[in-house]
Amino acid sequence: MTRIVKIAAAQSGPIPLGVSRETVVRRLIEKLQAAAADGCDLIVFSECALTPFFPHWWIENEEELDQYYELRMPNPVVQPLFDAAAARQIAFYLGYAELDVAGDRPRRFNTSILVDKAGAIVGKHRKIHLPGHADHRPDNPFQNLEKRYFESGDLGFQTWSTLGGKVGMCICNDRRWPETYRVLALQGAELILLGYNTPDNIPEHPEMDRLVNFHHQLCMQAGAYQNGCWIVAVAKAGVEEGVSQIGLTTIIAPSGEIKAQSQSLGDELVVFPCDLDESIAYRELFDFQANRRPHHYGLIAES
Ligand code: CDV
Repeated sequence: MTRIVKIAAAQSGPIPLGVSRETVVRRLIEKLQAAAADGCDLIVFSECALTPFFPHWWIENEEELDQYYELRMPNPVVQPLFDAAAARQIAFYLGYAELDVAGDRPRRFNTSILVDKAGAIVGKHRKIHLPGHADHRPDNPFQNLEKRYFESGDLGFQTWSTLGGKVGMCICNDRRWPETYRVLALQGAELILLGYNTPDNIPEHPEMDRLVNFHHQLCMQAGAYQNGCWIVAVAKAGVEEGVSQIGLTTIIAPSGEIKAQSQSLGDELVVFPCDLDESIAYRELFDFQANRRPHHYGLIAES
């Protein structure tokens, strides 16, 4: 018996500043409806899928900043997406900025959730590897202020049993770190979902600009193969408020091969039937339990 999960990777084009959350949610629902009509089990949206990618701008006014974050999930504005998904029995991954006011101080995270076919949140990830800087760099063409607007996630890398397999999540820059895939694979992840906002140039390292697409694929193809899992990576692409971002929404098999990829820099559904059983041969090949040698790696334990 095969375990095929038909997945729609829902690339997003730019979200202009000032567009209402309601409008964005309607756009997500349209994609979800198309994916459901195509028989998909799961639709994966991008990182911070409800707003423009505000970490590209210096914002000092807290009230202005707060408007980009969700206090609850679902909330009344996003509820129609949950309802549409449950009505069509399609699961989804959604990235958003989270403002957590439950503790003694407000905390801000770059978050994703995994919602099952019944519309229940089954998993939550808070981005761990935050790129960029916290200081103001007004001379840059754009900024990467995630270290100012978020703190590193406190939920670790987790997996969830759903859709007939083990599913893990990460967000954007997390994909560049081998630890992400290995920690998830050690927990049995067969499918890793992620959204991203990746500019096609790096203000501090223009010499790497020509390699942006290559590095995007390199880290995920290696992560998929070395850990024997599917990876579904979804872009917010195109020129958003003057920042040009890559597309290349990609579905990668446990072999490391790219199975499907976007062709545009706008809204686009990339669909592929992912057979989770394809993980098995690669897990057998590497057999972590039998072949990893953590006690021989010479690592001095970090405090
Ligand atoms: N949103 C991101 O995490 N973007 C980073 C960029 C800034 C390098 C990325 O890893 O794609």
